Amino acid sequence: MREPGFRRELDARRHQRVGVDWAGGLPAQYGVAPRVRVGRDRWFNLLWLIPLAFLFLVIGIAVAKGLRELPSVQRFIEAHPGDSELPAGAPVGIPAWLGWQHFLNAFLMIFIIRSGITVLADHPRLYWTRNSTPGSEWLRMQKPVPDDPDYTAKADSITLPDGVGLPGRRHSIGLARWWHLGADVLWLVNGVVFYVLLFTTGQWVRLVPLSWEVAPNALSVAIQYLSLDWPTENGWNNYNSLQLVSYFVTVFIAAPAALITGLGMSPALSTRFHRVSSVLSIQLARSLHFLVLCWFLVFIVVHVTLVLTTGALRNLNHMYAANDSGTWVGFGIFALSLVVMVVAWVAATPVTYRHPRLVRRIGYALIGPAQRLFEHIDSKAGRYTDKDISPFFWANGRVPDSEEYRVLRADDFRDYRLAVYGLVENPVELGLEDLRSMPYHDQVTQHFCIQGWSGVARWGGVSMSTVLDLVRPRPEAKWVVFYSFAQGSDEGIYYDVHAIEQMRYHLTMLALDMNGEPLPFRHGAPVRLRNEAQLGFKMVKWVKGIEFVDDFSSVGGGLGGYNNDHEFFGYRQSI
Ligand SMILES: Nc1nc2c(c(=O)[nH]1)N[C@H]1C(S)=C(S)[C@@H](COP(=O)(O)O)O[C@H]1N2
Ligand SMILES: [Mo]
Repeated sequence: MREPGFRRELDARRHQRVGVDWAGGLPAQYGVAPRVRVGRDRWFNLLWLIPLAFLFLVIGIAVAKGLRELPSVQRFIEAHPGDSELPAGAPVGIPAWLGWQHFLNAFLMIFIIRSGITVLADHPRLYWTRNSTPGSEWLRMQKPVPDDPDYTAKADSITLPDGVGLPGRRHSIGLARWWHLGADVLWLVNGVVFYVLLFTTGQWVRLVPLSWEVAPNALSVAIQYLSLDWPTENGWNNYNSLQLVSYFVTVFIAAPAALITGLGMSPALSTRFHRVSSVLSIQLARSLHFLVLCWFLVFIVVHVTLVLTTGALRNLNHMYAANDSGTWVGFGIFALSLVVMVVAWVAATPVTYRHPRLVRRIGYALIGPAQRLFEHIDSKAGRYTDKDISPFFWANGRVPDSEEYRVLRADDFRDYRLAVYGLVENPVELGLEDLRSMPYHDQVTQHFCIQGWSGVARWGGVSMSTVLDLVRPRPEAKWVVFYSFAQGSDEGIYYDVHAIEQMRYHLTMLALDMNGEPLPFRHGAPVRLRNEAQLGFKMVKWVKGIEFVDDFSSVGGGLGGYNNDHEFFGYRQSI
């Protein structure tokens, strides 16, 4: 067999920057203000929350002021002034390490939140079930999905202003994810150090409700704050109960929930930990992850406001200078830390556009080890049944428009030949009849697109294991390149590279059928790859060739796939 020259059809440019032609020159598109679905198809614009919150605040203040006139409420506040007693031997004051921890936490949060919103903007809809059916979302930042079969998930993505998103540009999710996951790793390390120090120094007693007294005290503080006659602060020694509860929720509930819901969106973990993922579906995880973000945003606004309005100098000395005085030292350090944060905030997007490869390298260095740890999975099918099949399955990518493909398609792919070659003992060309005569493999599995949507389908065809047995890869073969008939969003055909060991997984297959019918055109007819341990972009559609190689640095742009070369995705992407 003569080896096909598919490599020559690839775009071999080594992109160094994010330019105007980013993601195939996708024009900016700003979506709509976030809205939440009420009932079947009415939508509530969340911008209304701004005047509503103001209104409720005014009402709340009036009610609280009225309450404080009542003798019974006055007695209640006297009995529960605001803080519950700490156990004997509780540490006094706030140690210096807490200041550092606090700064690093806040600093990392900037990048985590900005890049997280960019990830959300790539599929600006949230659902409760793993079916990402248009119209079933509970929140959207985009118009309703048009009734157009050519409308792809990529077309649905929206732009964020550069200083808000990280990076922000439309469909910059590849880079946003390096920031998000990379900063997450550092944030988690910081968090673990924080937990360890909390528990070894005894500081934890200040953050954990230890008696039911916390509840009436928190209520009392809430009334005092709202009535604008505030409790006396004693934050150096003991937080008031409302403060304690909000810190407890943030440190011991929201932060772990961020981690768990974050991991709940990854194919590697979801295909591995069935028990968890059958309840915590990717979309439930994504929705909860978003609600955790909302908690953090509200917390940050209220926290900073109260720090600055309840004795700013003293409070800043507590956190930044480890003392309880009224000097300007804490303020000075705080101001300096603000400068650092603002500079980093402003620089992050332009630096990312100028050095995307560096961002990718650092991001991969941080998250790669964890990713590889969870990638060694070999789940079996059988977790989903036909009942789970999604009524709607988003389509993605640019459909093939070559003459070659058009002719094949017009003739029901009778002349289609899949070339399987490279570092193998027995290179072959397989027609559809050949593929259909091989042992049939099928599985009902869930697709995870990097953008965040998901869908369950039944895939039928040939296990990659069967193909490997037929062609017999040589020992030098380490990677498997899948070439598509279709172009990518920019120049050159779409391709992706997979680690050879993943080709033997039970759930790695060449699909010829989807939900019992021959693969529809938009989903990759006549042949597409499924590798369920990875994100969707790695599952090349409209496959025309499979090449076994020892190294992919000279294939295309050298980064292991079309989206890697053009948009700096990772060549392994299981989280
Ligand atoms: N040839 C080709 N294959 C591709 C793509 C593409 O753009 N071109 N997009 C990928 C992405 S990002 C996803 S999520 C899945 C989508 O598969 P579906 O359209 O069947 O849902 O296909 C993958 N395979
Ligand atoms: Mo995707």
